[in-house]
Amino acid sequence: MSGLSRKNKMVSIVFVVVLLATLAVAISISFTYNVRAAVTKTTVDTQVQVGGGSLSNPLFGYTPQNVEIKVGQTVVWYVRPRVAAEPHTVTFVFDNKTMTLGFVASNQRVFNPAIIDLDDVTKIYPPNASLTITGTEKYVNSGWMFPAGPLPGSSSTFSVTFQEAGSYRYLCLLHPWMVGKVVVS
Ligand SMILES: [Cu+2]
Repeated sequence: MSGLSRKNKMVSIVFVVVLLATLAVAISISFTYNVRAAVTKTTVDTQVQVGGGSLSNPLFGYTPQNVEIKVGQTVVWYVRPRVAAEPHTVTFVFDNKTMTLGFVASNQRVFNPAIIDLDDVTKIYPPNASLTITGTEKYVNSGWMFPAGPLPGSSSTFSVTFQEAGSYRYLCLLHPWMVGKVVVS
């Protein structure tokens, strides 16, 4: 191997290294940009913590219990990580007939996010759903909420966008004395 070709090899290796470094920086910039874009795209107008407390002393409540928003805004209910003493739900019952008395925990309508519409059609959604209340629903349920991880298939967040002014009361199906309210104006 001559000295010249070795030099050429060195030059091309340096070139490839510089190219890779430039690519890495470009990718990381575009990744940061995309992540930022994704964060700003998600509308979170109000957050409500579901349950909480500690493993030995769980909190049965929504914090804050009452929230006020404007039409078109979104409330996100969330469960704090690493507190898994009790599952909870965020459940709006607009028509008493849709509330199954003596509900069974294995009922998919209870475990998964679900909406029952005016025509009694039940739509089941995957965990951590973002739903919209337009004012024509009979029943809107978060399904079981748990911190992410411990119970596969359960939700750790539940988002609802409110498209109609009004006062919306909700409760936890598992602890019916857990109640909250969203006032939309
Ligand atoms: Cu509860």
